[in-house]
Amino acid sequence: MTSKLAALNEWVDEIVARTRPDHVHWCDGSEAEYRKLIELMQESGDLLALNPETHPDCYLHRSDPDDVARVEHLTFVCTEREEDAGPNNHWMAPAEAHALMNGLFSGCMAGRTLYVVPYCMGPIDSPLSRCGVEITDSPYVAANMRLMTRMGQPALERIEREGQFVKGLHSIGELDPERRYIMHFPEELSIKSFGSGYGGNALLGKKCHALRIASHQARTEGWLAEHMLIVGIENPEGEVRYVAAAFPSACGKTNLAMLIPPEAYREAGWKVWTVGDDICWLHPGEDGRLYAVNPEAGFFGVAPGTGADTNPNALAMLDRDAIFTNVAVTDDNQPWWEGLDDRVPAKDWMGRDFDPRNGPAAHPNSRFTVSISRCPTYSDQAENPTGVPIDAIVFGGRRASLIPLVLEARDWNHGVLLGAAMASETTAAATGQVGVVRRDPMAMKPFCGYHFADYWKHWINVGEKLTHPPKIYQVNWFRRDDQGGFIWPGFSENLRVLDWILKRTREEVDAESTPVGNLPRSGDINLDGLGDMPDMATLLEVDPDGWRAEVDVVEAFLDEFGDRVPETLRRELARVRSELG
Ligand code: GTP
Ligand code: SPV
Ligand code: MN
Repeated sequence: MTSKLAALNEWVDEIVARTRPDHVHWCDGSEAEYRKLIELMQESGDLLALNPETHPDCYLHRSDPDDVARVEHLTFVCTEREEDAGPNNHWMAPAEAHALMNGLFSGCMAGRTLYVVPYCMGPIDSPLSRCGVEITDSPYVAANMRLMTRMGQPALERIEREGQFVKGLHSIGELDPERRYIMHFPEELSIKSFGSGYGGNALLGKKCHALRIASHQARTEGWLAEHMLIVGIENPEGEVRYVAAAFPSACGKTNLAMLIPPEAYREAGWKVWTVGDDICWLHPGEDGRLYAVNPEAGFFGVAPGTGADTNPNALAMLDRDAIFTNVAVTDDNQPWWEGLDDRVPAKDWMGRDFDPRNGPAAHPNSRFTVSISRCPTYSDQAENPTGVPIDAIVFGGRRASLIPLVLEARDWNHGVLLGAAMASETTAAATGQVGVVRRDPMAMKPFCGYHFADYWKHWINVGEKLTHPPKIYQVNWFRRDDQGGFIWPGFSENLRVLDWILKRTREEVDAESTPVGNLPRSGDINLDGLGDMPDMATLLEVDPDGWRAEVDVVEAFLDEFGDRVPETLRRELARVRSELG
């Protein structure tokens, strides 16, 4: 097969000549093709069938033990000018990066099949969507792309019509961490990834295209590509309002996107609808509001911590048609991870007999891949080609202290400062140390495809175009008490905070103004039906000394981005400092 688009055929020919695969397969995205890929991987041992009675059409992939997370130190943004990539990215000159990658790709697919994977990020008929083609030698990647994106024939037809697509080239190589690079060429709309099969490094439609390349495109086109979930909250009157929320990796997006309301809310008639759980493209609409689409079509979710008490909606979609990566299994071959239930697993994620002395049974960054259409709360507006209107933007992180449960920005520009100043404890979603606080503006530290200062300026510019901008909030579900326990119960109960946020967007309740932003008045967060009362005084305290120190840290952080930092942000920070006294 070939396509009707000469540019695509030429590119495929060029890559075939360089990588020298034994076979070339153009993916059509059909069910039959998916089955065939699965069969092939079962034969090669890449996939193991899980218990067909309890988990029909579910498979386990055990990755190379050195290939379990994103590799930020090996991820590059290759712009012509180094300063355009910014201090937030690793940079390499495009010519040097191409030479390095072309060397790695040379002959690397000998003995393998090359898959041509056309995909569309976003609803297939939406003007907001963008297409790409990933060339890969991994059937695991091809199968995951079918679950995660609109992959196959309809995407190819759109690409042929538009004549434009992001070029992604991927090979697992030898899975050697010493020969592993994830390279982005935003000015050429292309990606080259070598040496890893892990989600964020290898499913190129996701972080590489829909965030790093798209954020760059979005800047030139006047929109925003963000690391955000999109959720619809339906009140008892049947009105649905939408919130987009950015949290760093493994900090609660999937959970918030599909939460089940607490009992008291459920009984009153509240419902929650899932539009997206990881990536959000935000476009200013003609009516001056901000509209969101989810470019993805599936979940690549964190398994550990997903249980009947935390995320029953996720569990409900994981008992068929799912691919699990690096989870443990029980003695009857069911997938298992920490936080699922109190059974004892038989084999750990590496396939060894489970022994707690080896650490957790499931890898802390073990994941499930499943089509979003399997989500019981999938929103009927998720495929709307114009997107859903956003009433509130939420920034959250993992902060053991200081940051209150919820804080409202005074206006859009103050909200941009809250986003730019975000910090969070690192997690297992990326290789490196876990649990250290690092600045992660807008949860985009690993994903912004250009200079952060330009990105903040772009946020300010987008705000200026909106006559009805969403209100902006900061939340923190992860504040800890003296014993190290989480003070706020989290999960379902987070709806109580979203309820307050949505009330505020309509000015249905007042708030208490403080130097750092507006806080709920005591009693305005509805705690009806909560068993143990959390320590709300601590959750909502503003410690002036702690905040003064925070302002200093934020200022030093902004300074790292030099002259390009918009004056507006510095003014906002100066205002906070002077009000803190
Ligand atoms: P990525 O897919 O890496 O971008 O992660 P994510 O932001 O979607 O995070 P996810 O919802 O998968 O949650 C990651 C971990 O945080 C899981 O172990 C959850 O159980 C835990 N978590 C999620 N929400 C809460 C919460 O409200 N409170 C607490 N204490 N933990 C939470
Ligand atoms: C994240 O790390 O933020 C993820 C998983 O959502 S990955 O696709 O690997 O980026
Ligand atoms: Mn993510």
